[in-house]
Amino acid sequence: MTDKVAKQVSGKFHLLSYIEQSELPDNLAANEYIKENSRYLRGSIDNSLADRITGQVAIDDQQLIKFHGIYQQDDRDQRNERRKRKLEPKFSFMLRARVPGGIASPHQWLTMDSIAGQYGNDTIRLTTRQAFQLHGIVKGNLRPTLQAMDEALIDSIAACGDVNRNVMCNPNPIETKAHQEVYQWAVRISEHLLPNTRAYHEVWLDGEKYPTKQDVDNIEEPIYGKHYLPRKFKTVVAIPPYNDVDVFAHDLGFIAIIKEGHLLGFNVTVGGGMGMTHGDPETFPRVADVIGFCFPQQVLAVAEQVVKIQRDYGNRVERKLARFKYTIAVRGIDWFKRELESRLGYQLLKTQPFEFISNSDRYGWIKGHDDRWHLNLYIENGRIKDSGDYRLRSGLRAIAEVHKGDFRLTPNQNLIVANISETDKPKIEQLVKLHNLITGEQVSKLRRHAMACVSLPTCSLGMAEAERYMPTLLDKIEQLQDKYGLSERPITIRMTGCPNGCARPYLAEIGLVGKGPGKYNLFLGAGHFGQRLGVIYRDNIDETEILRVIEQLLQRYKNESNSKEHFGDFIERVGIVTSTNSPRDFHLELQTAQAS
Ligand code: SRM
Ligand code: SF4
Repeated sequence: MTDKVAKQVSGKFHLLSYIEQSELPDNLAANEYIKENSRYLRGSIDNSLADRITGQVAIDDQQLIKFHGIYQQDDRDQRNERRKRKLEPKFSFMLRARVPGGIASPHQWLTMDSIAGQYGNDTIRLTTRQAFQLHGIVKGNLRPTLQAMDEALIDSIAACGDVNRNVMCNPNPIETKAHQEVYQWAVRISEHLLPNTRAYHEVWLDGEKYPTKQDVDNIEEPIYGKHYLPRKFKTVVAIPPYNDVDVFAHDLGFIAIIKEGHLLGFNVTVGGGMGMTHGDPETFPRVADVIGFCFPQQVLAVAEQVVKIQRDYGNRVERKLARFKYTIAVRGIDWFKRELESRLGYQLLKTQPFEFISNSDRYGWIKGHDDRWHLNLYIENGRIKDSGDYRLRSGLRAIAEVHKGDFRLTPNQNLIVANISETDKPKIEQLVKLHNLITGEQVSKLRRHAMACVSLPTCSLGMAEAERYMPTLLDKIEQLQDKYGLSERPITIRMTGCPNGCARPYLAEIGLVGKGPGKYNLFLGAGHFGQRLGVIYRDNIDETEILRVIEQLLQRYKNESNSKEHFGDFIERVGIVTSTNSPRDFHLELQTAQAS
């Protein structure tokens, strides 16, 4: 760790040192003052919404609406053209719903579908964190959208912003009753860590307004305090042997330990995260550490105390170093464990053994412990829309109209139509067939293990295409796999339009991270079930070079591996890259790739 980072993290921004003071020190990140002055996340959002002259909201409100699950965006395909015509950018808003564990009822599905048509861009986006996103909502339609969602008991509170976000959980209710119990814990964690402010209800749902400033000042945020967290915070719950939630990619994780159908408790993981900045060695992805085991009834206290430690010790000066992973990396895992146990008043128990076999989804029809059926559909990059004969959106709408079970959004942007009785199965099968929905077998193994983030045209941070480009790149890689007889070998491949890592590319056996238009950094050597980070192998390469390199690697994989060896393990074993979970080595490799 560099001296600069160490100084910032142990320096005077430390919240405990200013929480008692009436004035904030003047060296904090700009967002800290926005939160301080926001009257618990209200800001001037009401005024921004009333302003009909512009399609955007005030600058500070752009930060505050994130806490309400909303991002201001503009259509990047139209940016230059509009600039030339001296028009303001084509502003609209992305809305992310909170869906703990990814479970939604058919009524909720129909609501999101109808809102997408009425107020959004006519598509629904299932995210890498089991949530719904709607794009293209203009300012005047934000309130009606949130109100329609509210009627279906869906909210977007804390879906973004410097708070704990949607809590993910393995969505398969299949093996045992304990899976349902684990899901309930994910929901409880989500509810427990929600902010307390009524700002969401006031601003969006016409809830009763606080009459005076004093009333607002008197409300309490018992977990977060007035300044919330230094940065976003993400929690997941995994159920071995599936690591579909990518537990090591998140700030806080719980790995359920189930024996003979009974939930014993959870191993606790801390300090994972994906985001980094190109060319900035202070930033890095990090896999979480497993720090011990707790019983189910201790979960909420553990989650709360972990969040509070990050609240008190996270970096509030440099936002780019404010994620919990940096707090852990700088202060050390031993310090963290001592701090946590001292706050809890007891020690975590010894980590229990667990084994993961995959971080992808299982596709097709699966029968659960209670004889009910679950259908995991393949959804390309999570985008729900009709295209030609593939009438995905219409098909899911038709299913929702008759389905008596629920829908489960997976952490790999797919969808499970869950809890179908034996009697209802033929009806669902018929609708699947009628609309040409994809149950898995129709697409290659590569595609089944692939994800791409949204990127262009909505994401303001995208440097290269991802969702719109990945399918055509996969066509070409599939041809190479066929050529070397490797089509049946599952390889995880993920693409993002920038290094923020929204599709968790550093945990894919092939990771492509956007660097500029048509250019990507190539990461290799990650573990097949998300246990080990990939390492950069080539910097800033275009499609021709990507395919050339991948072909060479596949040829060697074919000749030098046995049929059981995963691609990432092979890459590491033969020394194509030296995999590392160490941030320092991660950047040394980056420099080598840039030099080559
Ligand atoms: Fe993400 C920012 C989309 C999962 C790391 N992410 C964004 C924004 C909101 C861009 C922005 O700030 O303006 C993107 C909106 C694009 C759009 O038009 O929809 C965006 N992130 C997404 C989604 C929709 C990708 C997807 O294809 O599904 C995922 C929504 C998840 C959800 O439902 O909550 C999404 N983002 C992730 C993940 C994966 C995960 O959490 O499992 C990561 C990496 C894990 C992590 O957090 O470390 C991730 N997103 C980021 C970052 C980098 C944070 C960092 O530590 O540096 C940013 C940028 C930021 O926060 O400043 C970001
Ligand atoms: Fe946008 Fe980058 Fe996230 Fe992709 S990885 S959605 S480009 S922020």
